[in-house]
Amino acid sequence: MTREKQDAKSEIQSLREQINYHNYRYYALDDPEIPDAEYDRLMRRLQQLETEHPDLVTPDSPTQRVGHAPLQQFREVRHLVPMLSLSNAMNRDEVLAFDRRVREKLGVDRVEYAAEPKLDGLAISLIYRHGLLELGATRGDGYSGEDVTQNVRTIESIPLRLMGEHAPELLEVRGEIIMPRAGFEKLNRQRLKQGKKPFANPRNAAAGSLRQLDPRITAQRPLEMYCYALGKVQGVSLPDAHYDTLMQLRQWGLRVNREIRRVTGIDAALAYYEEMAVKRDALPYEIDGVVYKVNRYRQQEKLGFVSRAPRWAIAHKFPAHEEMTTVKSIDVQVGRTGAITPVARLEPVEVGGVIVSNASLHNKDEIERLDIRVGDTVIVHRAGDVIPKITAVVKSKRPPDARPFVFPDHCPVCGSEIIFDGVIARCSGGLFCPAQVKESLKHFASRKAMDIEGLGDKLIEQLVDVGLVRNAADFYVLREEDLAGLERMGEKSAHNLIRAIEASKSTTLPAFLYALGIPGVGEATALTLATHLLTLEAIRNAEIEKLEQLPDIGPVVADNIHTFFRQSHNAEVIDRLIELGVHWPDPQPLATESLPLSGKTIVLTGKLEGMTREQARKRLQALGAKVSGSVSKNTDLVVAGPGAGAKQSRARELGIRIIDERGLLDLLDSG
Ligand code: 9MJ
Repeated sequence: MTREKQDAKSEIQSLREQINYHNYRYYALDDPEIPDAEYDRLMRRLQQLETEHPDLVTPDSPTQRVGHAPLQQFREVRHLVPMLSLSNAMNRDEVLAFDRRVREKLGVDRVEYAAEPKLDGLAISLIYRHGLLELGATRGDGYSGEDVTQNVRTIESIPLRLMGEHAPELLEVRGEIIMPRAGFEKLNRQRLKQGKKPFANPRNAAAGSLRQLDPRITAQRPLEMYCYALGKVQGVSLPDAHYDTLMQLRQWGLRVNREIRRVTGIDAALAYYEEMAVKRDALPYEIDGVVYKVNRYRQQEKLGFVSRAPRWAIAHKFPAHEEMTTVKSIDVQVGRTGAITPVARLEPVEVGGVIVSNASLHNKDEIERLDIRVGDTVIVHRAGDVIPKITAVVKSKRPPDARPFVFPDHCPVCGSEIIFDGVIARCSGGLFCPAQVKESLKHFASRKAMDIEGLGDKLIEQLVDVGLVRNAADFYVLREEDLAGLERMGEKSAHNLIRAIEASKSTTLPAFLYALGIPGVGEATALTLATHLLTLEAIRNAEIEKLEQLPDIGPVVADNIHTFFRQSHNAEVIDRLIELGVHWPDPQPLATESLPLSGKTIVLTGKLEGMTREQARKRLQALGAKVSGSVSKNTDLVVAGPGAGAKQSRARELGIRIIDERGLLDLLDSG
């Protein structure tokens, strides 16, 4: 055997062992350790080596079978027609190559495809005999799976009897069982409360729920099914194309995804992919790509199969939302209110198009729950525009010298004692802690607060470090010559900065209140205070009871506001700011019912194309609406753009009206 062959043989051996282990974790235990993207890479590498060395292929290689044998507890059932798997395309070129093969084999210029979202759940086969649900089975190894009929019967989107007069003698129908995101999040919250381990993702939650021996547990889980393929059919003549069959399935009362389209030509299919990529985060369930299927059955037959995957279909995957990387270190950050947040510093990794090198670990409990250590390999998840999250540690990759993280008991910046308030750790240093001072000054100068252009984070840190600025009022006594000695500060930038500081003196009361950084007082609360109490004096003097009566201000925030204004150092800084010329226009009394959107609470989420969310907010407020940051039962309307996530799901749960950007424009126009 040549040297090269020897090397290939040992790599193949190692890959098979790894894949078998991860298959077992995924299929037998419903508890995968590594992201799908990583598993796919192992599989692809094995496939590649086996293609290069066909003599090394053995019948027990993971490439020669899909999935894992069923568990013992459920009865094993044989599928009447094997359940297919799909080949994957990871990029546009692979899709174009697929289309080229299809066209060449069919001898046509353009192919009609059914384009479908690729649901990320678990594949299932149902058998209806004379219209009655007889069997539900998991995919298993594609030839036989587990009899989960009792569990399948608990899922409301699966009809127990088909609709209509002419149900076929036999109908074997395939689809995906999924758990919608909102239901998944709720289930995990419950599990955490009960001290149980949360599911890593909706797919595992769906699989874990369906493979319960007690159907009463399954019945409590929010599962849904979408149908997308047929197995054996007897006693009915079907249409001559896949799409029409799906429409027939829908007629029988089976659920078929609303996003499925018929497209002609691969360009239209690729446009569908782009459309779904934009829609992805706004869908109530997770999808990991789209599927293109040659629509006409005659053409499907002509194309046939390679091993177990049809030549007439391909899954076009989205870039992974999950990747694997290692933890270089763990340290803590001190926030503006002293909250201490542990942060994992990661070996940079691209997750769905964005480089991630830090991830918040939230609090001490989260570190303990994950059991994360420096040196660990971890899974990073990023969905939509939310902050990346570490969802799990790959324990089998833990180096022997991985160090557990010891939560500090003193602030790493000022050395003051750290005090725990539930799971929240806080530095007790207050204004003595330079980290807290710097963070509150960064907040003060930020765009939505005093909006001091050119006063960035690095500059603020320098100003504090050299002792030029101790509190916000000190910004307003800075002179150009004070700035001269600072790093990267030319004469021109010094001049511009002083001008920007001067310009920021002219502000609004809500922006000023927000800039103060009172814990719990975000933009929406600052606006509530300003519109209801009208003057800074009234707000400073308001008693807790009065504050609590304002909309959306609860006892905790009311207490924070009250306490803040009664601390002498805060009062001094506020007085000095005003003495130094910070001012805002006279109060505008709260417009009552006169404005078109008065009394309406609106939440903006996701991206808007024609305007920023900030602009939308201002225009809505000008029409009298209250724009809030979170969805609650008091919300009247949610404007959801692409990328909307949890807020949109919550609105859907609460039955709140949701509109898109078009709807928003109509609303603004009508106002
Ligand atoms: C998913 N997972 O959504 C198929 N799938 O068709 C769709 N899976 C499939 N089709 C044949 N939409 C085999 C698998």
